[in-house]
Amino acid sequence: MNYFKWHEALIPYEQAVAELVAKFNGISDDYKKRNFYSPIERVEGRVKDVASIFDKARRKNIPIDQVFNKMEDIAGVRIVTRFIADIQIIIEQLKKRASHDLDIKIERDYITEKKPSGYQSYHLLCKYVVMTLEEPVEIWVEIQIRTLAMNFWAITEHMLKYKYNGDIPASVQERLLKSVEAAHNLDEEMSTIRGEITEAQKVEHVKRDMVDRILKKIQNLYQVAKVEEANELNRQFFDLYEDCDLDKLAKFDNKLTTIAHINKAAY
Ligand code: 0O2
Repeated sequence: MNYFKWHEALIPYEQAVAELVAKFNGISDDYKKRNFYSPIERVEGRVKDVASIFDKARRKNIPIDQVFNKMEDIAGVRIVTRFIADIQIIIEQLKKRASHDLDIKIERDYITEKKPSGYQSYHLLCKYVVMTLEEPVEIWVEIQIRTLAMNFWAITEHMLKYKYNGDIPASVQERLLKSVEAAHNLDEEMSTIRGEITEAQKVEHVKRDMVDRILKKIQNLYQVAKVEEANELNRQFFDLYEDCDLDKLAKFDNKLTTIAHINKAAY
């Protein structure tokens, strides 16, 4: 294969990564729009560059003409979560897609059993079909799921591997192993406050939606020329908003619905 064709061969991989990043961000948006806490904190994707494909092929003794069949992580998507418990929720979500777009072939659980380096992450190696200009093409995609703490560690260790050309000195490695423990402890500690954070986010979403509804109703009153009344309601709204009391805001929202009815305004 010549150099130009390498880049052409990677087009479906780029497309797959772009599609999956958009799909997973879509799942996250879906949670948020329904006022649920989203287990997805961040989605990232990348296609391995040609030099990294060559390096890995050499490292793993994969013949160059077989890399597309045998190297499962040329297309990689990473889902980062806030809490460990979110990882399982995402795995279940992705398994539901099995008969639609993601065919999970291999699971690697480096969380239950971390790698000797200390690396922690959950990997799903999947087959995914991309519609190219000519035809559907089935390719490998690796999905990595891990917490913010695991991700921070992995990125740092990856950078150190580059710095030391894959051969991290023992003293640095020792510190890395200690920091895995610190990351793990952070994840454990954060797990204990997951409930409070998810509840706080839910309240925030409810409040945001309620404020949107209230402002639209007041706006609609202005449109039916109830300027004085709308001005007064606007003042009342700002006082209630300052109070930050959700129950009072909900009552005010109901009151606006009644006023909209009486004035034949949209609500
Ligand atoms: P890159 O540059 O991120 O793409 P193996 O040789 O068997 O360990 P294999 O077969 O690729 O590797 O599978 P594995 O171990 O599941 O690794 C797949 C990817 O997970 C790696 O791809 C890394 O992205 C990540 N990973 C695995 N182990 C480690 C680790 O110890 N530290 C860090 N930071 N990341 C790891 P690449 O191609 O190795 O790297």
